[in-house]
Amino acid sequence: MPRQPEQRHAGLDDEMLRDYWEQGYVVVPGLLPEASLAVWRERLEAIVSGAVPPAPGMLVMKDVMVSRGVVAAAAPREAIAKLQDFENDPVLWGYAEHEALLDCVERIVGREVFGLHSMLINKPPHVDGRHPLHQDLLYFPFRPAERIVAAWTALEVVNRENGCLVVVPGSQRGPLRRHENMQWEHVNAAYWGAEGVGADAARVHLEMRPGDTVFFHPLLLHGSGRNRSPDCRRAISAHFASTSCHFAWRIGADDMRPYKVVRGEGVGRRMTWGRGPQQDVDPMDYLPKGPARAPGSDA
Ligand SMILES: O=C(O)CCC(=O)C(=O)O
Repeated sequence: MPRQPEQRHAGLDDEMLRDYWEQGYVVVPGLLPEASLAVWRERLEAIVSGAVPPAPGMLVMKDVMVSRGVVAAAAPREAIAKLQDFENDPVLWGYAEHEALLDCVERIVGREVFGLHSMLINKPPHVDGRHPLHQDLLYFPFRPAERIVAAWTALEVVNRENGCLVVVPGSQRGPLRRHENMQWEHVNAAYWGAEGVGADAARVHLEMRPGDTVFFHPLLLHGSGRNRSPDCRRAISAHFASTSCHFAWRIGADDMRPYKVVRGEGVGRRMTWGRGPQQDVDPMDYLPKGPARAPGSDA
């Protein structure tokens, strides 16, 4: 019998949860309903066309080839690589607050959860747009890693042709690696690649249907290929962490982004951290050492 819209998806069962801890990721088919996906796709369209202004704090990031004038975007939506940090957009933030999503997140990180990052990734056609294999923990000042998880939901069919997500199963058992600037001609800002990952790493391509959602560990090596289809490849994503996480970077704390509690006590409350003895991670140990390739420096 087809599932009714008001029925709650079964989410993550015990076997799926075991897979998550063994492989570093798990795909939950059909987790989110088409009606919600349509709302988020329309919101993207409204923002990139200028009909709705970006919410405060939202980054509307152009693809590097468009911003350098190498490719002329055929439509406004084809210029945009991603919208980042949509916690102040009440429509898109509905993703990070979605009950079915949070039920799965809660099984992985525990009952008290805050949102630490959000993105709508648009991956336009006709540009390079590759995202090298990397580990998301590089970007996050919170620890422990086991209490952080990414959710990534296909907003349409994603496959090898349009640049689906690629993962290296089991790689979450390794350490956080140093990352480097890719020596590619056109790489989007802060798309760094993990050092020492050979081209022969055992990758799995995650071909997904709209609403399918992959949850993955912040140490899992993952990335995505070029979009060789004629259309944008859209996915919506957020990272979540347990409110028990501490702030670990030697730099920062005090004045923080609006990390909002989404599950557990005090939903809507903003998380804050003071400086303290647990700040023992130097992010410079992992960030690229050399300069990024300068535009026009290609041989
Ligand atoms: O959706 C993609 O193409 C990859 C996104 C990703 O890996 C990231 O932003 O960390």
